[in-house]
Amino acid sequence: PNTLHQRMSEIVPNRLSDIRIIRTKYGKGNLGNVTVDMAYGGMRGIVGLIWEVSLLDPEKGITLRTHSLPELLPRLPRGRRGSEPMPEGMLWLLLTGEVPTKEEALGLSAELAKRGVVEPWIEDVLDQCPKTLHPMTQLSYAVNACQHSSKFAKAYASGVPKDTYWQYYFEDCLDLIAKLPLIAARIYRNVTRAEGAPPVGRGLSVDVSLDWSGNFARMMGFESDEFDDMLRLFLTIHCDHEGGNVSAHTCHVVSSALADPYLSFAACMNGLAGPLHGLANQECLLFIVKMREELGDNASNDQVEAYVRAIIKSGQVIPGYGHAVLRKTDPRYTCQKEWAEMHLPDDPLLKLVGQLFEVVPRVLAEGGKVKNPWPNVDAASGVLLNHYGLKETNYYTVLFGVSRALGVLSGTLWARICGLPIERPKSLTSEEVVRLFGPE
Ligand code: FAM
Repeated sequence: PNTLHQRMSEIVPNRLSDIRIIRTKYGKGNLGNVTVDMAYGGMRGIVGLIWEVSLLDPEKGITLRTHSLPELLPRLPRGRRGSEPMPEGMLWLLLTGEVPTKEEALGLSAELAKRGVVEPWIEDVLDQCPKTLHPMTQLSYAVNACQHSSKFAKAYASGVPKDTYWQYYFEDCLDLIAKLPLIAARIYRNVTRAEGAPPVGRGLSVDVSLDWSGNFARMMGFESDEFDDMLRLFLTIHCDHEGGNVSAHTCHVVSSALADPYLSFAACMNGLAGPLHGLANQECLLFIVKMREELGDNASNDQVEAYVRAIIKSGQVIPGYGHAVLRKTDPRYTCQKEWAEMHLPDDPLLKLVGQLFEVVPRVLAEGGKVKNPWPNVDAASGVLLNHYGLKETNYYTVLFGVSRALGVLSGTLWARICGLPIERPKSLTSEEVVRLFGPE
């Protein structure tokens, strides 16, 4: 079968010629007006980015290379073990636009396993982190350190031609994706070790007979096939959500200065660690667990509603609900909920997830302030992880981050393939707004 690099080398020239034609034909097309409110309002609705690998539709949810999640998931190849798609297949799709064959996905899996090594001093650095250092901080720290072996940074410094940049970027992206399970598993083992126990030390390594996700699960210390499958699903569906969200956009802007994939992805992880973005999945499980502690296992919908109203009244948000772009239930929520209903129907926390779905959208929709009252990706994921014994909520965003690498590095690599320039939108001061629009 083709390797990913062979296939990319065939696709890139054709795609670049398509893009040249698109720009010649539509380059002067108008993408909309920008108002002062949009500039103050988090740039909502301003179209200002090209992100080749995915597109978010407010009604349908994410489309990955034109495929919606419900249509894509059954088509992605399964590995030698398990019944859920391999995230490697998603990576192939995002980079090439093509659903890979099973052989191609397995080949990519083997290639990632071979590349999955981390310099020993970086393992030592992680082992020296205090257990109390947030796992996302440790992840960003380790990814930055891996920059030491960036092939792109070295090639750039040696003056390679611009049209070959992407080849080195590609190498770094695959290396980084391959290293992530090892880095993230080490962080997990260190933060969950018993009080007084030593850190992981030597001896954590990738097994070349396992897939990317299987390796990650095994190195974290999880052994069951069902956990492996749940992780495959999690890592496949959290990969990308078009280019303007905080993590993807950060990766894109940092990389536009030709910072290598390690520096760009570490910055991206710092954005994902914000509570309104990736950290919401940790908040979400904590919210549900606390609600269960207060209401018990047989709470009525009326009690859940009163609880939710009290939270909103106190000025807090309901984690797992709302979205900046989506205006319907997130399909990533739906497929996790369906998995949960099939595999853990009696989990008491799942019952609360269902009750929240019945209550929260109606409550949030009252008054019309919240633009999307429906659940987002985070509303069910914590309950799944918790069910299989992954109970350390402050680790959840690391899992999100490992998955996000597939999407943001694919999108960013395509930005380098297209040779997009350094990003530099114009900013204004408030005085300038008055000068532009105010009375003389
Ligand atoms: N609970 C209570 N109030 C909410 C709310 C929620 N879940 N979602 C939105 N609102 C409020 C929001 O705080 C804002 O109030 P103020 O005007 O008083 O500041 C108002 O409704 C309008 O907000 P919006 O325009 O509907 O949403 P934004 O685009 O500003 O924000 C979110 C989008 C996701 C940050 C917001 O819905 C939120 O805070 N949700 C809860 C946290 C969460 O689940 N984040 C995860 C997002 C997920 F997709 C991810 O990135 N992992």
